[in-house]
Amino acid sequence: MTSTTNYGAEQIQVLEGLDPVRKRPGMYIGTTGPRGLHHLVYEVVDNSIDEALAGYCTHIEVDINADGSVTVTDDGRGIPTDTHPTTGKSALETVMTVLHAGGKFGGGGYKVSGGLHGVGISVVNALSEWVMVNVWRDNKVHTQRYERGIPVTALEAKPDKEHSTGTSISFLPDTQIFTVGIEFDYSTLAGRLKELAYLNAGVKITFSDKRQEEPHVETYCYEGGIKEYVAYMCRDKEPLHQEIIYVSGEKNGIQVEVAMQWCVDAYSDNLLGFANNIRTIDGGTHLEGLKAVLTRTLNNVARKRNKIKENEPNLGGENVREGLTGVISVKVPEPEFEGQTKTKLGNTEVRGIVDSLVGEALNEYLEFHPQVADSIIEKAVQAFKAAEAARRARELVRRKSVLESSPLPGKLADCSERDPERSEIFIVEGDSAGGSAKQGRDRRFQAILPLKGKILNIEKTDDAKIYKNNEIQSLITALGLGIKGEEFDASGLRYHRIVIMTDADSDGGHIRTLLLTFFYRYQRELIDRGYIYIACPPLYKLERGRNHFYCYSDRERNEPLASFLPMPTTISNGLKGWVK
Ligand code: 0RA
Repeated sequence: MTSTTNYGAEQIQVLEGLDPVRKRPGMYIGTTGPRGLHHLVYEVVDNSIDEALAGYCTHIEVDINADGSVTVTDDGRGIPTDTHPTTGKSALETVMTVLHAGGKFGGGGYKVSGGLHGVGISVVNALSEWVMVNVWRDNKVHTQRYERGIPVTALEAKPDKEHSTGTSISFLPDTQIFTVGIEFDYSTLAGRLKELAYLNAGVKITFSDKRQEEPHVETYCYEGGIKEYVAYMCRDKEPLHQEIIYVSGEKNGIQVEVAMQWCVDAYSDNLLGFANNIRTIDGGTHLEGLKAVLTRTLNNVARKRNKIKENEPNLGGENVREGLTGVISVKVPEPEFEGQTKTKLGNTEVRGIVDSLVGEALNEYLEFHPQVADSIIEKAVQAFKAAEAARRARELVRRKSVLESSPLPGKLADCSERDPERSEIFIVEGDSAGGSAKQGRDRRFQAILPLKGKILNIEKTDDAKIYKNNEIQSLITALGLGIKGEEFDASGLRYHRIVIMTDADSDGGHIRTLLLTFFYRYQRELIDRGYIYIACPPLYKLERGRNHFYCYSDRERNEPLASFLPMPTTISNGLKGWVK
């Protein structure tokens, strides 16, 4: 085919309007639920973060305003306001109204953020009832207002005596799009902003919630970046070495940063991966590279230091990572995100770059810090031995279960149903709650398993101990869970609804956390498949005569029941007294 014009795909894309965004918002922000709603804020903040990474912006302010709108302000160079050659409109209006236009400005330097959806401010504009933009630039303040993506005022400029520079974008999400509501969640935004501050060392982010009379204001700024992040994650643990190991480097335009610390009282690994500031929950090549280089380097050092003899096998990756907390953050010019949720980094070149950069730096670090090397290796060797012991214990469990098909624990009150899909089990604390739960259940399909007190904290326990613990044993056999971490075999599972039903007090909350931790570490698939449920038992039952009423908080107990139950005669507290 011959072509007489140079009208490339790029130009066509630049001219795309915002109609498709309002027609199919899910395509651009994933969902029109709470996740998509919060994504609007991230999209705007990402632009300011890019300006900070380019070296022009030091402070970003994020405000939830009294009317529920959000304002993001930065002290960067300000979005350019001169006329854009392709569109004939101002660069600002182009960025605001043309899909994918954002990245085409600014020349040089790539945009780091926005890998997940990477759609630009125009999408926020399209999905907002209104947007107000202020740009401080060229000793002027430029202002423009948009409604549902369309400019409703001209770009106005007034003199700015302060000679400031920066950008401020306010927007109110459109209730026509976000039909489940437009209320921003404070802790969701705070968590992400804090994370961004850790990932971008030195950037100051101030977050204010002005929806109540007394505004809530927090500032996040970490000169130490991900090193401080790791220190924060390890704050309640006992470090194996004082200094956090930190590596940073760049190769072929790919930036790599790693911070790591091993802790004595931790037995799993806790590695967080980020690519272009996006948390890669499903891992990817950066984490693969890091894991490979950790295993290889520590085995090499261990052999060099004679901690593993010639005839002994290598330490496994899990052994080396036992007790490790770490963050790896890579910045990739053209990221490929894979998987259904686009949270797995796919760029194959990243694996080798992480491997070589970290390998070199870690080797050198361990050479200069032999005590640190020895402590890490010692811990890994212990992990190796514990894994061997656990393997033997597992074999025992397996053999036992094959030979005598491992009897169900005596305190399990099983249901008569045998089809797991139609069976549920309630895990309750203590025999007394177990007793009342048994009275309240439908024994045809509901089983009850009472546990004694607090179960083992699996986060702080090695595998051998796990298999010796009675309560854990009961859980494993009652549920038919199989072996820790091994590929999940759903055929053994005896119930497809596993309900954690602890008391509505703080002890109950703790036990619930311990159980969730157990499921997460032991057989995460249970959570991923949606088999784990949490019961929300009421705190009180009020009774008068034949009427009764459940209250889920002290406030509910004291409040509008008056009309329903003028004079409660019985108040029962907690789970023990109320079932049925
Ligand atoms: C393109 C070019 C220039 C700045 C920006 C974009 C910019 C965009 C946003 C969005 C939020 N805050 C921002 N800050 C800056 C600079 C062009 C120049 O001055 O040379």
